[in-house]
Amino acid sequence: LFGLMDGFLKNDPLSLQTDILDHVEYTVARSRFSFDDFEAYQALSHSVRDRLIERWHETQQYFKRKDPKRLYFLSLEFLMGRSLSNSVINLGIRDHYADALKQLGFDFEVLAEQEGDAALGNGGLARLSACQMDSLATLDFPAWGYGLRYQYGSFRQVILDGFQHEQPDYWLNFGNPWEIERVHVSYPVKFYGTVEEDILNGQKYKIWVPGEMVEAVAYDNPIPGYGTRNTINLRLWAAKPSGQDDMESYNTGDYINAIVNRQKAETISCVLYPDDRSYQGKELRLKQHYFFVSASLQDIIRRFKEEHNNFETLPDKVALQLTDTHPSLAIAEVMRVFVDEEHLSWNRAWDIVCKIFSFTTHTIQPEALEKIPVDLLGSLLPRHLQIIYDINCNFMEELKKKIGLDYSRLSRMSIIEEEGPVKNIRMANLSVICSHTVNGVSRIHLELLKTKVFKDFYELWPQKFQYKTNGVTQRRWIVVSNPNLCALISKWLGTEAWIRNVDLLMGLREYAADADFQQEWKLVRRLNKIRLAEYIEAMSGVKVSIDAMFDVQIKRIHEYKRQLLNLIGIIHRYDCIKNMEKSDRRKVVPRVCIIGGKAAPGYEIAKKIIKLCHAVAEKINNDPGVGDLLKLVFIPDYNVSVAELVVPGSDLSQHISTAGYEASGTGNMKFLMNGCLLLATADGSTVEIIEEIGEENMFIFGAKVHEVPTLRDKGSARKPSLQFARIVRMIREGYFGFKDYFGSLCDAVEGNGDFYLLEHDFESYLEAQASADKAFVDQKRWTQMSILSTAGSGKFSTDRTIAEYAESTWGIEPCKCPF
Ligand code: 26W
Repeated sequence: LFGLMDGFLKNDPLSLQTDILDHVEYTVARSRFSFDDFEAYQALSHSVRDRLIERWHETQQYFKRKDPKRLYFLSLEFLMGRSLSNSVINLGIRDHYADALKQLGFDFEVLAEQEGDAALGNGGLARLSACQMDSLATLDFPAWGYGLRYQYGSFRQVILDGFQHEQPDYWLNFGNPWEIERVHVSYPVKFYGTVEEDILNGQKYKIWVPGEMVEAVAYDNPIPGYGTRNTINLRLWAAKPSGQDDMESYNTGDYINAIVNRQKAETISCVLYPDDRSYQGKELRLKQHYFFVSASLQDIIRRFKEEHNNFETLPDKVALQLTDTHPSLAIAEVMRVFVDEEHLSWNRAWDIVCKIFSFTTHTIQPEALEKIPVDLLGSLLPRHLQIIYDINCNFMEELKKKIGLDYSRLSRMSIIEEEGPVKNIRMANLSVICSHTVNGVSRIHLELLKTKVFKDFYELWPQKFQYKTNGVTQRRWIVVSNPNLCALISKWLGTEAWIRNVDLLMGLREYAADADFQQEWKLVRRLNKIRLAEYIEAMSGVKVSIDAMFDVQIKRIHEYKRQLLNLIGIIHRYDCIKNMEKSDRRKVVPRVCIIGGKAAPGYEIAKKIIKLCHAVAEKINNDPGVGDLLKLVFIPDYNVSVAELVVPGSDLSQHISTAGYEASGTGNMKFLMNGCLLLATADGSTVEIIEEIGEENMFIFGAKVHEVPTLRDKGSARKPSLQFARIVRMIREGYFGFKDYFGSLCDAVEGNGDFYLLEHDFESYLEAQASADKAFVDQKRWTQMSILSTAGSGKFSTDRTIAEYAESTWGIEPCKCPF
């Protein structure tokens, strides 16, 4: 059977050309003798999609036949970026396509630039989910991803007059060749209504009588592994009006209104929530979460029931991974389906539930922990509220037996938050109680979970708590985005095997001081800088010198990530240059400071930071006395494909969160892999990066995690920094204009208000910056540090992260589809 299905499509140049031209004619409906770059991209991607579908089918058939335990990876956010290059590289046919296109008169890279980003997520968590899908496929794990197909992804950031404006991202308007619409895979999802009782065989049952119904339709996105035929599925749900909705309104004659109301169902999956900061109990968001959970679980349970007739075996066949608390309604939903629909006893159902869920938390800040107002949940999902109350009641009884009547601890551990103006459901507590494993995303993150956020739970169930340090996929972050570095690494290692076995990068250490290798390394880095400089000029009109140090901070704008510390440092550098004797200016190491990132639309302070960056850039970049010694550019609309350009072209990157606030961070890993040096605090995964490549190869500064609380308590009794105060005064007094507007920004970093300890860390930040300057002057040393960064980055591949999850959290094994 397999021979028959194996690879109908051929990959020789002639077959590829024929395929592309056929798609031009029959899919894109253009003449095969005349089509533009975008049409060529469309045809090309459909041709690649055909090959993906072929492997996707084989893989799914094989999984079905082998029936291994499967992982279902539930995440409300995936930042996939572009798919073309990644797909052809993972399929091993990039060069075939490039040759075929050349003969047709097209350049592969030019066509790849036609693709827009799939930005169905906000930041770190969403890109991590995307990297993990790549590793799951590459390592042959029988996994499925589930998510939402938002019509509008992450907003477009447009800068007008230095201010951020948000515009909708119409990403589906030009079609999406990477998805397959499955009109026949659809499930009804219920909302509102009441809970009633029924009696069946003398047993009482609850029945949820819904008040509203919408349909969830599946869109499948094939995810190819590298160096394997395995191609797994990312199934995204879109909301459509239900066929079973209220017929009453049609009969009353108000046909038009009935249709218009039906159409409102689509709003559920319409737009991604752009705030990754604090959880506000918004009904639409809760609806999205349940819509996602209900559709995914119907799909998963249907698949299980096709092959099995006993739910007791479910934990041997199904692992459900909760990516943060966002999908954690799944816990209550599984209980509801088992008890109300499958008529399992509560205890049997509970037994199974406790064996299938694992939960990873991606934050430390308590305000980011999701809470749902009881009233809201009770109205939207009345039966789920009852179930959560029942779970909590049982848990509280058990807990009392173990810890006695320690009421303050009991109330901290309860799923229901009783204090405060409204009662809330604590989704994090629900997730911890019902999951067999709770994971942190770096070692230090787990430490903080154990001693702070989940201290009470850790004392109760120490064995539940684990950590898996995050990673990034080297396929996307070296092979796709830095092809020259990729070729250089393979040349010197004498193999491409590192693309699947990233530990081999260690072999580069041997050549770190080799003059020839260094020369080639520098050349590759220079070419990447030229590419980035061209982009900067095109975006901002600022011409930058390739010889300057490219110093980059790109990530979401947050107070804890301290872009403001960076800006204050830049102003200080500017101030120093201005106050220098002309003759001393020759000693200044020229810098191009690059900042990029989106601010949540309602996050005032973050938006002010963006404006300040533009105001400072305006002043510095137009100061003829400064010239190439210092430039500041803001890169607008930061997303995955922008990162693919910026990361390979940077010399230094900043990861400068207040210690104890970045759960892991993954940007640092991308830069590290590309041989960019890190200027960082000992926070999140950086702590582990220091262990891998050595502090002497990085620029580490600032308060350590354990020092932060004491420093904060000291408040204004901390040692003041005159340099810091001077810069803040400049901003406050209007040196960069917008005097009144920046006042609140200044308040947020002065005296007792300096919650994130910018002033405290400022002096050591300047020292770290000075060490970076010193190292940059010695290009031999710098290049060696750069090579050692890449060489030591192996641990930070999602291949390692996923292998660890598979082994100690999910209990799944590879299931490799034969060639
Ligand atoms: C409910 C509001 C909300 C939405 C999203 C709160 C929090 C989130 C995310 C969990 C935020 C996020 O992306 N966290 C980042 O996750 C990365 C992957 O684990 C980590 O590397 C980052 O440190 C963490 O900030």
